[in-house]
Amino acid sequence: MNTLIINPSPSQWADLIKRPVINAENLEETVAGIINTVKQNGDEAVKNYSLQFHGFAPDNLWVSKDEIKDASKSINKDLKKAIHLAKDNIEKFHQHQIEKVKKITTVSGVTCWRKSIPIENVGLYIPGGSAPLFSTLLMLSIPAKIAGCKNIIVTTPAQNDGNVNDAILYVANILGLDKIYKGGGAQAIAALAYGTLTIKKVDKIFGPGNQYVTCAKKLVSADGIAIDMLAGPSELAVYADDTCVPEFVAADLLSQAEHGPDSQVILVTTNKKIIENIIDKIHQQLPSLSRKDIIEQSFLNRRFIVIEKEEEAFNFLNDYAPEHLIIASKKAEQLADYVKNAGSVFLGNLSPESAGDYASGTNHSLPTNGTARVQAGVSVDSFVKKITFQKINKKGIKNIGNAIEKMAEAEGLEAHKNAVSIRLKKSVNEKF
Ligand code: HSO
Ligand code: ZN
Repeated sequence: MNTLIINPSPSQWADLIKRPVINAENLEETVAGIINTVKQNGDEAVKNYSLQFHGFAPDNLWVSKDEIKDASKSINKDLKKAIHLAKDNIEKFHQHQIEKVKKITTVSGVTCWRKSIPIENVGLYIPGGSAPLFSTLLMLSIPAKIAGCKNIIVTTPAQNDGNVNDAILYVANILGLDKIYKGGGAQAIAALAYGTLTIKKVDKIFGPGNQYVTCAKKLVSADGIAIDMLAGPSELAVYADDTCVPEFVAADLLSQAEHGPDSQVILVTTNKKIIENIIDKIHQQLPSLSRKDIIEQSFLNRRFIVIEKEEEAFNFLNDYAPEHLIIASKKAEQLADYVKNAGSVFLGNLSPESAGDYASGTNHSLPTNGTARVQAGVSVDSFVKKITFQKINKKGIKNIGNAIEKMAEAEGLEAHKNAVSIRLKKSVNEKF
């Protein structure tokens, strides 16, 4: 596909918003096989698959408290400071997501309310591999702790030396997480879903991963285990007008593309000149980047589009429903009113996606693949269920009783009607 598109007509949009297709031949079959083996052989299967896929089988899946504590020694002071700043901001932002119980009197004598109750056992999958995402552990465990989840189980693949990444363990230590297990890939998801001798079965599984991890989450969710979302490859859309700073936009596009060869970046501008300026800056910045090869592959999926009319540009972006949307404009806050579908939005020239990835306070576990049309990112809400309560008194049953009787009768459900009639009769003379 041509990567520079000028004023596409809405009939072309469906093609332009397509995500890169991942070749998934036999994927489901392979992953289902892994899940079944873990179901049958538990810890042994997790270890064997680790040997097969990662070249290393840990003797013990559990990471001891001493190992967690010791990791602190190898993290330098500056990184520790940075992690603490991020932790504070993420905590501050998520703390405000706790909903206070509000008792609502719908009609005199009828009170209804909703209370958030934490999900007791949650599993957090933290990717290892080429970029161990300790920031993802912050993003998942902080809302889990704020929600009040009792058991927070973390699985993450061990590195080549057989140890879990020190920064991941450091984050675990400062958050008081002590159930950390060495396990990656589909086998780790299976262990969380069904439990093994060492790893406790959880009620809901969170976290991003490669296509094996995502497929495993899909299969276990079909089997009744809740999941946060099916996270596809990461994506960024940037809207840039004449007031953008081209080198900033270039840096943002490159930062997103370094996630993986299947990441996608989309740039929408109001004229061609802006795109040319940004491409110039990309050429200047790319050669010195350490993940240049990944970026070049990911850039094969890029789309640079000119849409002159700003409202139409946002209609297009809403159709795309990006995981991340940067509005690189001096009037970003005004333009933000157009946004209907996006995971997380970054306003103005000084708000890079990296800020939300690490330290501003918002969560970086976000809906991908167009699911931002209907779904939100991870928050404290993801770790609770909201239970409704109601209390009806004598006056209340009098106020709504007759309506219930009529409706139950109309639905042909006599026993429903009777559950009210019996109370209406008795409550005339008796105290309750
Ligand atoms: N952009 C990723 C999160 C991340 N970036 C972690 C760096 N580390 C998905 O929102
Ligand atoms: Zn990122």
